[in-house]
Amino acid sequence: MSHRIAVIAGDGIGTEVMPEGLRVVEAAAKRFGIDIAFTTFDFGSCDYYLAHGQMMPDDWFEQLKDFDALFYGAVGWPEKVPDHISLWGSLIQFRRRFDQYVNLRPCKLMPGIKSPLAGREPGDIDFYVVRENTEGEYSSIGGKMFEGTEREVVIQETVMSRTGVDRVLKYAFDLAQTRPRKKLTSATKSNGISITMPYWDERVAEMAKAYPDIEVDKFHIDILTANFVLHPDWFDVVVGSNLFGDILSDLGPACTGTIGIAPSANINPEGNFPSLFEPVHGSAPDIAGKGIANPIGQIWSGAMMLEHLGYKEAGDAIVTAIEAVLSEGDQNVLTRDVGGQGTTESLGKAIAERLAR
Ligand code: GGG
Repeated sequence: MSHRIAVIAGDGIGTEVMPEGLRVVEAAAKRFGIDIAFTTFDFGSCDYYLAHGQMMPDDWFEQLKDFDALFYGAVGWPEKVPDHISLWGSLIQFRRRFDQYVNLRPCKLMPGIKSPLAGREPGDIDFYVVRENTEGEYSSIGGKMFEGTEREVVIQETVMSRTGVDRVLKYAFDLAQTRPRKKLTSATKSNGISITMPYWDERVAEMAKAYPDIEVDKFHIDILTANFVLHPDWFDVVVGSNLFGDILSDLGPACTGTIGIAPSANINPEGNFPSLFEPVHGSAPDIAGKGIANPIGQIWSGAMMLEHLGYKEAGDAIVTAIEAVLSEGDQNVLTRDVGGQGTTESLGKAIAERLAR
């Protein structure tokens, strides 16, 4: 069976880490006899916007909907296109139209990487952030009134639907059930945000009744971020709204030494539409073009993509190869964010070579 993957590198370092992601996924496909065909698209980037006045062609949905997965790099280049236009014109369209309502973001301290948190060793930090991915604070409901005058008013609503909240909670509880610790932490702010967040808490409590074996706790987002830094070993599966999940899934990997290695899967669990796999990091214009971006976030996202397509062994082999190369600690191979002087390409090649052994 052949798998069709749509490849969109996007902006900035997305265009540099993507070739390494493809290199390693191809190496895994060869080793495990997986038939994969990649098709590259130039839309979903700020350069496309500058040429066409929109981030994607009108028929993007038709062009992409029959692929088995989307492999994405990064979006955004604020000097070219305002961030809200580039994000809403690409990534958020994919997540919404393809109903990728789960954004799964592993957070793991890898061997060979020094955590900025004193005394933390691999094994101390190993949890998942499950981010609601289609509604919440990322709603397009709102508007402006009296624009440009002193009476200017700007409003944006948060949207929480029972369907939307319950389905991501169910995914998170199901995930917690597969984990040895069987623990779920919910991110809330129900003391300050007095309608939507108490509703979120109610749905968590209701869902918990169906999972009596799962230990459930909840924290307000402010102290939760502090506890990510102070007690990352407390966490197993952390579930949050779109905004809270986004913040936590940058902070978590930062606690593991670098956001450059963090992967993510935007999942449509029912399989009605393709799921999308992308590094957590953005386009990083400040280091774009220098060849120094860490490609592991893209490569590990490729591992998640293979697992999603049914090739767990191949996905695990990629993660093992990443761990091996990080453990070896070759300064000429590793990128700067993990203490080396190597390049995006040297690190990608080392992982691909390791995989082929
Ligand atoms: N590869 C992830 C990426 O490009 N992120 C850009 C960004 O701003 N993302 C915001 C979000 O994930 O909601």
